[in-house]
Amino acid sequence: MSLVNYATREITCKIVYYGPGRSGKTTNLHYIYGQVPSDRKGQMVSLATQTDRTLFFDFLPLDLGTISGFTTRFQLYTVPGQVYYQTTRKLVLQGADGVVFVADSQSRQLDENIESLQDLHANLAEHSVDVRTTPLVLQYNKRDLPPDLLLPTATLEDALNFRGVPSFEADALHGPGVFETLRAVSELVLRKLGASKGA
Ligand SMILES: Nc1nc2c(ncn2[C@@H]2O[C@H](COP(=O)(O)OP(=O)(O)OP(=O)(O)O)[C@@H](O)[C@H]2O)c(=O)[nH]1
Ligand SMILES: [Mg+2]
Repeated sequence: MSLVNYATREITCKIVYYGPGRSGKTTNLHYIYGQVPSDRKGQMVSLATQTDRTLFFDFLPLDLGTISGFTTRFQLYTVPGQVYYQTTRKLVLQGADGVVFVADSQSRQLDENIESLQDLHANLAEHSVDVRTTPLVLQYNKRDLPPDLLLPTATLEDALNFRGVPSFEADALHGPGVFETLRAVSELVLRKLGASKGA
């Protein structure tokens, strides 16, 4: 749920990176953190297991500057993708203004991607959020891996993108596609916010 403070002219929006375990959600945030100048970001907080799997969430606050006279802040979160952290995922998703679904492009991960997308829809529905109007962007990650390990993007589109939302190929480890994804979801969130405020 975005917070709009008219007194201080500040907007705060929550973006959640969702997807199966090891798809690269935390890696997206690390890359963003590494690229954004320090006056535009806060401390990144990661609550991880000893093997670097997200245990609760990652959190990265970003300052996008002034938009229509409002200081605009984005708070990026990742959920833990491992199947048994279902309760935590639901909690972290609560109040999301926009969602980035990070899919793992490897052929052997297709079922995990489908299952996680279904889990996202079920959790949004449980929060009584209209799934069709929630700003959503898909990211097909790990495109840097050898082609014989990967599904063609068209196959991933057929399997996952039934809503026809914006989608991006990415290599979160090295950067391509990371900011394109973030920009797309930010635009959808701000557009929806503008529409709901009649702006
Ligand atoms: N080759 C390649 N490896 C990647 C890419 N993105 C992430 N990885 C690797 O995949 C592994 C898992 O990445 P994480 O970002 O921790 O995955 P996650 O989605 O946060 O996983 P959970 O926290 O368990 O849900 C790590 O070893 C990353 O270095 C990518 O684009 N290309
Ligand atoms: Mg993680």
